[in-house]
Amino acid sequence: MAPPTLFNVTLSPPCRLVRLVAGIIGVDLKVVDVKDISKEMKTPEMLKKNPQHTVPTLEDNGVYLAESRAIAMYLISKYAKDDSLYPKDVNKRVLVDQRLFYDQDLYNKILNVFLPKFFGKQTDPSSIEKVNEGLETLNRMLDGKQWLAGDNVTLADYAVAISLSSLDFVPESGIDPKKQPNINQWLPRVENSHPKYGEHLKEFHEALKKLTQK
Ligand SMILES: N[C@@H](CCC(=O)N[C@@H](CS)C(=O)NCC(=O)O)C(=O)O
Repeated sequence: MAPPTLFNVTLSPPCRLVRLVAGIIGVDLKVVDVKDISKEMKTPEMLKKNPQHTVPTLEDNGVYLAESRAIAMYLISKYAKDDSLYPKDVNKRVLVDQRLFYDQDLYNKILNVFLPKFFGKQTDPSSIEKVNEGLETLNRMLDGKQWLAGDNVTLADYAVAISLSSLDFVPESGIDPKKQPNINQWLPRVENSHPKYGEHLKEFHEALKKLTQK
């Protein structure tokens, strides 16, 4: 069987989540780098695969998927050796799901802070405030807990940590998740939970440096 193909943009946070999870569970992806999303993801052939014309898009022997969190759930459910990252037990899984929906909301708030920069615009101060409120919520979710959902690291921890790392696009925003005490303890725990995370973070920071030096 052909390996799953990922249509990818290196610095895209949703693509980074998929690549990280694939690395952790040992799935060898065929990565196709998309240079111009607005053209390459909008060909009639690609729109059939992903009507949302977004990256990441996964193609796996007839299965076509958009949405990074759904792709990660699929890869874990189909290929991981165990279900620790995305539990089969519905009572455990529902908490991971809840955190993932929360992450989508938090990421959209973060997007409103860093996206204006790419269009040469100013970030609205209220967008910064919304992210800080989101971080306070996250801090409460972590109260007395080692991990975001259950007793071990899960997809929820990786998704939220990747979302937070996208704040590195905008250090000038002054948003610092580590000002929240529970996040400050949890984030290094997630980053050290698997060697692939460290490798991934290093690659991200190198690519980010190249982008900012351009
Ligand atoms: N919620 C989606 C967001 C995907 C997304 O918006 N990707 C951006 C790149 S980071 C994209 O493809 N934008 C192009 C477009 O929307 O046409 C996910 O998690 O996969």
